[in-house]
Amino acid sequence: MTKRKVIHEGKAKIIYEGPEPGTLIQYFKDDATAFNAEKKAIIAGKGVLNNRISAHLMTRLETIGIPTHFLKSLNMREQLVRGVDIIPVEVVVRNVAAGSICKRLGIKEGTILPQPLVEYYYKDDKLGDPMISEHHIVTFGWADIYELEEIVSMSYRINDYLNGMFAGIGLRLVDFKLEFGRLWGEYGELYLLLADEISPDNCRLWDVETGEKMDKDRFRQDLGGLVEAYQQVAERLGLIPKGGIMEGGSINEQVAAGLGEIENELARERRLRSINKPKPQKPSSKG
Ligand code: AIR
Ligand code: ASP
Repeated sequence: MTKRKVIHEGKAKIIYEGPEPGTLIQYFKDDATAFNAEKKAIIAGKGVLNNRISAHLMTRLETIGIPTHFLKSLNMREQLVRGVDIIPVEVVVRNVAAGSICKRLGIKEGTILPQPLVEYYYKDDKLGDPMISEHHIVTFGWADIYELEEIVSMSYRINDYLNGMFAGIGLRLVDFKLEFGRLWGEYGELYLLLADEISPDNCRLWDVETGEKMDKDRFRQDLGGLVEAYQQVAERLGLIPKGGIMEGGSINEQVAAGLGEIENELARERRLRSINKPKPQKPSSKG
């Protein structure tokens, strides 16, 4: 067995070197953290469910022309992705007030926002991911104005699509967090890809009928039943069989191993869309 090189270990995932240049393997752990890892637990089955949910959602988003880093699922806990340079900005889109916006601005949880609200946070655990504005992003060079424009337009499209998709399975998409990365083509052209994951770890999903929370707030707020809720989301999306993939507190390996593959065929075929950015200048040889 060859030992794979760890590129990065985060709170919920490990990134390994991939089998081909330009690829990475994203491994989904069962670790749950909240409040900048002040609160921690291991929740059996969470990684398997997030791996599957994220693979599915990214593949769906490709069909509306959102380029993503996802290539294909490899096994229960791992997926093959394109290696990108992560832009250190977390983009949060909110449709309904919940979480930090309620605390920060004193807005009542559940208030429907008159329009989707885009917020930015600087991705830095040591600083606790502070909220920033577009001006901070441009001033400190985390992204330029063209990239920002593309990020915002992709975020709205993702929000529209996911809102409809979740509404169709009786879930309300309250808010979610996205991360984007850069990739350079062979001529030095720049592409922006949706990266990281989209799962109940970084979305808020409420049952339309009962208002029940079906996301990581179950852990943050000690509501219990996190894996049951994630399974419910996966089941409604048609990604796992009825009754789920757990058996007596652990994964039913047989059922989990029998889940169909998810492959992002569009990502392989489609040429990535270039955004409006001049080619990087080669350093001039003239003195
Ligand atoms: N999020 C933000 N940082 C990490 C994550 N997972 C997600 C939350 C929530 C949304 O972004 O899961 O769906 C807004 O989070 P908050 O804490 O700002 O209300
Ligand atoms: N995952 C982050 C943390 O560990 C934020 C959160 O989801 O609450 O703090």
